[in-house]
Amino acid sequence: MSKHIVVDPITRIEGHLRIEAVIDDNNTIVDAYSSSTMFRGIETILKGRDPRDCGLLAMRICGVCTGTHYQRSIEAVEHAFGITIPKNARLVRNLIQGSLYLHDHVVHFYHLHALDWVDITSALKADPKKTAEEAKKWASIAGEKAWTDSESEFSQVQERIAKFVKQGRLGIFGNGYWGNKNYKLTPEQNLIGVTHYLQALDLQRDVAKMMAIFGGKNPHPQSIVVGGVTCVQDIKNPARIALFKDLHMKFRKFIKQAYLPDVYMAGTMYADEALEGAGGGLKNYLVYGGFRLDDNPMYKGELLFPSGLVLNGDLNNVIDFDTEKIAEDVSHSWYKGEKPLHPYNGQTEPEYTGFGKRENGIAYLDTKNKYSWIKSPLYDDTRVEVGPLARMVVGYARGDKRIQEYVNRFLKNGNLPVKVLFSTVGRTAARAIETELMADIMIDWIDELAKNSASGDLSTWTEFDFDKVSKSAKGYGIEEAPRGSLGHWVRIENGLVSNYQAVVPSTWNAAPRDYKERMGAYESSLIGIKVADPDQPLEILRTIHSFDPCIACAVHIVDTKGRELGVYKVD
Ligand code: NFE
Ligand code: MG
Repeated sequence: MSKHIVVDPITRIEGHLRIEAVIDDNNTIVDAYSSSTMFRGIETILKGRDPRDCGLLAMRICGVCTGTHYQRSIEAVEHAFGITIPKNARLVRNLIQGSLYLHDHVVHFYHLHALDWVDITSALKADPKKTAEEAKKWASIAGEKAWTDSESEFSQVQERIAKFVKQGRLGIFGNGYWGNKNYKLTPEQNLIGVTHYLQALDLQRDVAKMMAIFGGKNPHPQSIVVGGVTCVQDIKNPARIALFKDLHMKFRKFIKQAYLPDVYMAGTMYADEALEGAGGGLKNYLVYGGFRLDDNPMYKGELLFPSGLVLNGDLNNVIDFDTEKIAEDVSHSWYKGEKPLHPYNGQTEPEYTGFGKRENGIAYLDTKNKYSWIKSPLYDDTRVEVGPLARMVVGYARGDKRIQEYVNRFLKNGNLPVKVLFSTVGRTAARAIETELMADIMIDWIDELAKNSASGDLSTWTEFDFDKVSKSAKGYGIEEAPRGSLGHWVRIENGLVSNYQAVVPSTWNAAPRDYKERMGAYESSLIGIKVADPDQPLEILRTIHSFDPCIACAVHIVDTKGRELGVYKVD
């Protein structure tokens, strides 16, 4: 007899996500459905606007991957108008987006994902002295000193948690599945995890400041315009660039001395899961490509993350990426539409059909019909996963020297085979690997900006004649956002936007079934996972969180009809 597990809402994510899973008698997941219960209409709002204003509106798609949609929207218009931005503008955009990676990935690992691996209450049993030794051990595997290596600091954190527990209120640590037998860290390792969790909460402010140095503010930077950037004063002031670098070097240290070692620690303790391939899912990986490394015209230069497609985890074959092969299907999404459409011709016309059958007071998704506000993107009629793991896999398979070096070092240090990557643990590890890579390459970009500015090149904007270029044009802005491949497609007629579509990371990953009833990445990743205790769907959270869901991005007005929030029931 199969049983249903409904998790709604999934917490420690951005937005509203519902997962329905079906488990068999062995508590193994045999079917799964992912649904967004939130609709946003930003693509529709952009129609009829001046294309130069789109960035400011499109950025409101999300404040988590902040600035990402802003940059992509502006780049779509630059692509339509054939504008190549100056070096300073390229470097500043890379630095703003690079800082976002560091911020997003660290906040994700500690504040959104760590409690799927770390049992806070077990940390109370830790011996602080042994904890300091343990922290040094994992840092040395990464070839680093430990970020926290003092017994007293670990004791203090332990006392703080003990106080919470005594008062019977765990605050931000309330409602965990504490004591679940699928938590595998030792008390000392759990204490390291919670200590870094609290430290990262403080440190993430610095990296938010970094984004504001060149972006003007955070979230939602304001300094990017069609043709370049406006932060002229910050580019020509060496003190501003130096402040950025200081903050960066401190945060980079935390990445190397805490984040990476903690991922080695968790990766080793949960290696069995990874070796079994738990959470691997589709194993088809897509990368649009991102972070321009030279000043060639758009889409004609070298990229930090090369584009491509890897199918079935086959690292010996990379298929070239072609934007023409992207289409969105709405067979199981609450939109009108007959067949998959390329984003230039895409439509966003809501058609809400509600939930399906109601049993024991719970309305279930109407999975035979429409059941999500997220569309189902297809690449060459194939379901794919995007994100840090896709970037590392495609880069590795492409033979990209930098990516190979970081991935190989991680696997060698951790004494792990390549196959661990194709799993929930691998998805989490890939994010850490690319964070280190980004933290390192950003130093080059900062130095390049300082050098270029010192040499007297203060150019920040490429002039264009709007009346000439805007009669009839189309373009796309594609990049790698922290959660994966992100694209905006714009069509312009008589100087105004005639159609606008965004196909973004969480759309790819969190999508429902398609017209051939094939699963999306979240859905597929849950199949075969064994749940230790159906009353505590820890394993579902662990795998879904490994994608770092952002539903505002994925759906781009909240519907209140038929939606049940806060329902969690096993029957
Ligand atoms: Ni709102 Fe985003 C990123 C985009 S996720 S977080 O990264 O686009 O889909
Ligand atoms: Mg869209």
